[in-house]
Amino acid sequence: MRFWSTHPPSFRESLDKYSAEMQRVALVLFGLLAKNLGLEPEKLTDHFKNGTQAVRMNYYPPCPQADKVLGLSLHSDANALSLLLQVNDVQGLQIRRNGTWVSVESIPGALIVNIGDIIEIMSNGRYKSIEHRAVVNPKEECLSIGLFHSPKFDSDVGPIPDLVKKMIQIMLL
Ligand SMILES: O=C(O)CCC(=O)C(=O)O
Repeated sequence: MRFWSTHPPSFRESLDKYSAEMQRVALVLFGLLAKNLGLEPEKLTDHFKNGTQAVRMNYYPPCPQADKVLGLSLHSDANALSLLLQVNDVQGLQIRRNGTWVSVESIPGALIVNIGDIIEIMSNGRYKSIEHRAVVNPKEECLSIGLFHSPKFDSDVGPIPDLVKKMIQIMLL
């Protein structure tokens, strides 16, 4: 927190509260992701309690030649789970699905949840890390805040052993 701006005076406190709340939401989502794989929630949540969290604030100014540039080039997130808020509801995010770029509609107040590389690894490929990019708008500025969640530093990252066992059992049936 000490590296963030002190202007306006409420900034650090607001960001601190927001990041704590996003950490809480991420933990709920990790539990649900585990349950959806047929696992106890703790098989994932244990890695992310006291995990690390990074914040990025993106500002994309309007660009008269919006079709010639990108706001953010193609990438997947190297972390586990990203919670993205499109602050001023201007659409800019696109995901790659079946080789085609699909625009993600901006819904006021809604979070966009992106699976990152670490969840793809831990779920042994059952969840896919999504490739995405940001385009810019010719007339309007676009602002987003991303909160990026990773396991705690001493976690071993690999396919969850119980999940691999389940997958092998299914293959042998
Ligand atoms: O601003 C966006 O819509 C995308 C942000 C993003 O992908 C990132 O910060 O990694």
